Amino acid sequence: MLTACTATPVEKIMDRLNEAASAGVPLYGHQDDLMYGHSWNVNVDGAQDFERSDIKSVCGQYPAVLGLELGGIELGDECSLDGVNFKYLAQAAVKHYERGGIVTLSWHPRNLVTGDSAWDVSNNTVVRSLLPGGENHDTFIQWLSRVCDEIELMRGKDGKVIPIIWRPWHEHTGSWFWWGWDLCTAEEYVSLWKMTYEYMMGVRKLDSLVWATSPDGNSRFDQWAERYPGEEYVDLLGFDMYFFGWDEHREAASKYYIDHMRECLASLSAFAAEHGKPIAVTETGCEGLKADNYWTGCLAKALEGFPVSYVLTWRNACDDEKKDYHFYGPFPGSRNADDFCDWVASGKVGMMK
Ligand code: BMA
Repeated sequence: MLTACTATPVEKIMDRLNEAASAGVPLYGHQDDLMYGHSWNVNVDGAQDFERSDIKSVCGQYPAVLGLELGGIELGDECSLDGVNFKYLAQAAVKHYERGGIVTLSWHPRNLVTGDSAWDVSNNTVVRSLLPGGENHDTFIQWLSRVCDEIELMRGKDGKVIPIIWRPWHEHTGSWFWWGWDLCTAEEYVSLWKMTYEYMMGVRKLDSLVWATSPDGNSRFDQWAERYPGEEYVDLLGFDMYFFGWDEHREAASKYYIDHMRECLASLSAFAAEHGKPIAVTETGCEGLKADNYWTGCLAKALEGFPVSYVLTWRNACDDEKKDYHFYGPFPGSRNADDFCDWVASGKVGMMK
C-alpha cells in the first residue's frame, strides 16, 4: 500500500479498490444515482447540491461508486441519451468525489455510419471506418475530443481532473453494440481500444483515468481474453452480467445467476491476480428487483469469497414510461428495499465512508 502523503489521487483510488477486494467487501455502485431516481430528477427539481439519492433514501448512505453515462456528448448534445444534463453530470462527479466516492464513466456513442444509436448493428464496418485511414477517423477523433472536454470539467479543489474509472467499448463479447463481437474483428477491436487510449492519455494527457474492461458475462465470456487490449492498456478487469428469467424460471434463474457469476469471477480473478489488477462487477442487476431477496439471496451469494473491488447496479429510470419496471437499485417502497438494508447491515458491502 502507498502512503497517503505520496500517493497520487489515482493511486489512492486503486488502493481503495484493492483494499475492498482483499477484505472481501466490494464497494457498492449505482448508475446515475445523483442525477435522478424513481420519482425525482435534478433536471426538473434542480441540483440542490446533489443530495438526493434513491439509495441514501433507503439505507441512509450514498453508494461508494457513482456510474455516469456520456452517450450524446459526442454530438455536443445538452443532455445524455438518458436525459442527464451534461453540465450537472460533471458537477455531480466532482461532488461525489469530494464526498469520498469513486466515479466511473460509460459511453454509448451513436453509430458513426448510420447516425443511429449505439445499438444499431446494421453495419459491420463502423469500427474499421473510424480507425486511422478510415473515412470516419477524423469525425471519431472529434467525438472523442468532446468526451475529453467533458471529463476535463471534472476538476477537484486542487484544480486537477478527478480520478475516474473509464469503461469504454463495453459488453463487446456480445453483438448488440456496433463495436460488438460480430461487428468487428479482434484486431479491429483492440486497435479501437488502443487508439482511444493513446488519444486520451497521450494527446489529451488525461492521466487520471483508470482503464476498465467489461466483457459481457452472459455472452462468450470464456473468450474474453481474445479481445483483451493488452497489459499496459488496462488497469481493472470487470464484466457486466444481468439477472434474467425470474418470471419464467424463478429458482433456476437465481441459481444460474449465482453459479454463472461465480464462474466468471473465478476466471477473472485468477487472471487478474497473476497480472496484479483488481476485478469488479462493472454492471449487474435484476430489472425491477423482481427476484426474491435479490441482494442477500442472489448477489451477495454470487460475490462471496471473491476479491471483488466494486459491484455496480444499473439505473433507476424516472421517466413515466420506464420508471415502474426499469430500476435496479432500491427506492423507498420498492421491492427488496429491506433486503438491501439487510445486505448493507451485514457488512458484506461497502458504502460511502
Ligand atoms: C440501458 C438502458 C437504457 C439506457 C442505456 C444507457 O441498459 O438503461 O435505457 O439508455 O442503458 O445508459
